[in-house]
Amino acid sequence: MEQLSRGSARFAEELRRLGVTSDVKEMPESTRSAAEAAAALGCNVAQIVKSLIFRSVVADEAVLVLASGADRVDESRLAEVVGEQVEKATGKFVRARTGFAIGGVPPVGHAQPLVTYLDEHLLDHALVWAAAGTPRAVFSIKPADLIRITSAKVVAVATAQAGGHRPSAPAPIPPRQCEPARPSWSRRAR
Ligand code: 5CA
Repeated sequence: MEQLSRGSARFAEELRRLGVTSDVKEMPESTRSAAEAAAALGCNVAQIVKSLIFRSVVADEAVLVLASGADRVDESRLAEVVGEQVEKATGKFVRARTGFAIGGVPPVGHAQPLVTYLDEHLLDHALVWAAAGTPRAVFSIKPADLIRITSAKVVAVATAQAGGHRPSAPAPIPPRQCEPARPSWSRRAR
């Protein structure tokens, strides 16, 4: 495995502890946003996991929403599942509650356990890519494993973003490394 930065190496260790075999990939380009991560990996933005932190305004609790990079989270739908009003967290709040800076917030391994929801659109993909603790690092995971390691509740809180690509639409760039490897007989059969 190539040399990882300190932040990514710490996160890779956390993944191992959780029984996830995926390697953390440190990219030469920024993966700070879902669009940048998709471009760096050469995959559809819908396969990128956004790890978004919201703040419940009464309980002042951090709420983590894992959603597809092609979608936007509807705050009123999220408020319904949380049971109170929520707002997008500030960078300072994100850092304090997760231990990570915006653009590198991973789905697990936070400074404190977070109430976690996963939007159902992420289940449309065999494999998805999420941040690995820094704005240049990502890792791949099956949605079912992502649910297992985060103990996320699966909900419907996201809607397609303008310009987003649903899986039925052709990918803007042919997927290179974004799908699980298929056996050669299956590739020949196509
Ligand atoms: N590494 C990528 C892809 S895995 C990533 O972390 N994407 S993300 O969507 O989870 O994180 C970026 C998100 O942070 C943006 O979608 C945006 O909602 C949020 N964000 C960006 N700047 C700010 C800011 N100043 N304050 C609060 N939230 C912000």
